Amino acid sequence: MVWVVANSNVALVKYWGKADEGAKHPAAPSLSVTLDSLSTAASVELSDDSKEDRIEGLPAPAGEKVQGFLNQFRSRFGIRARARVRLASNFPVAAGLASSASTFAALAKALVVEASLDLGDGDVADLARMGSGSACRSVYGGFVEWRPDGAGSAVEPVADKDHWRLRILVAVTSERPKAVGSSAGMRRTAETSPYYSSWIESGAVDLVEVRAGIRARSLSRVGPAAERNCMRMHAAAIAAVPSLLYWEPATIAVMRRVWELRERGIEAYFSIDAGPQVKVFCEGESAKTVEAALAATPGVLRVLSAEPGDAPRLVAHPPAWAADAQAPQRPSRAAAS
Ligand code: 2P0
Repeated sequence: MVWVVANSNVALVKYWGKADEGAKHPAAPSLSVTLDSLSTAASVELSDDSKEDRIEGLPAPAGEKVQGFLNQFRSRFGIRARARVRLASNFPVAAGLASSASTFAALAKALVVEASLDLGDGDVADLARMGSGSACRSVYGGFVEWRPDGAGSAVEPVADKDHWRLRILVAVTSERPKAVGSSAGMRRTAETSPYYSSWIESGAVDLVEVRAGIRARSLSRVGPAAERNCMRMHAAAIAAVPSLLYWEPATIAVMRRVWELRERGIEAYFSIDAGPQVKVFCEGESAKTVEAALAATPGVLRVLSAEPGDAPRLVAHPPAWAADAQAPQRPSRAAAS
């Protein structure tokens, strides 16, 4: 049995549309930062004796996605063994915080190690993508690009986590699961939004600016391009039929708060994914002021703080926050040792 801890990621340039629905290849490039403190722990135990998979630690819809992923994993690698999977995250799942990214990055890595497959990171990313597109970016640490490549797609690290100490503050405004998941949301946007093609075209332009800004460690280059990319993704989604509006009143209050901070000369920029939380990018000493301003915004439940983080890692023991996921396992661990 192995335990893997993988980190979530936030896209500075967003993935919102597929070129290939089945294989989950993107229609446009995206670029994310892997976060050091929003993590999922996954354990996998493969057994030839079990007749079915056991998935613990996820609500039913997410559990079905994991079940489908296990089936794909078996057929891809010709493996018959059934899996016992335990999952735990240290942040709200299914609420626009990319829990599927950390979940499938952790699970892909844990399955590959548990099955003793000799695969490189590119193959692990390829596997993670089958669970959730954005998960392929969480297979690497630091700043990571995922782009269409021929008939498929390629994932490539742009800079490691020590390159730039960007701060990512997450203003949590709701811990309820979102009403429309990302896969369905992006499909609806592609099929019904009149702005979808403009959105896809603008992604390539934003990517060039954000990638150059990351290399130069320039918040004043990365921030404006990331914020406009977010607004364009949401503009395309809002124009879908029926409209996809992921924002709550508190989401808009935080957006306005970030704009006020900039008017006062404090550099901060926001991004929002398929949920009501707001991710705010800042750096250095101003992070304290930004964090206090976000925490004081009406409707903000709490503020999480992150910096660029690592690739998935094998751990001997689950972290303390995953202890509940470990509990049912204790007797068999004792028996095995
Ligand atoms: C992103 N999101 O780039 C964008 C921005 C949400 C908004 O990647 O269908 O859960 O499983 O590939 O990876 C969320 O999409 O979707 C996502 P599927 P996924 O981070």
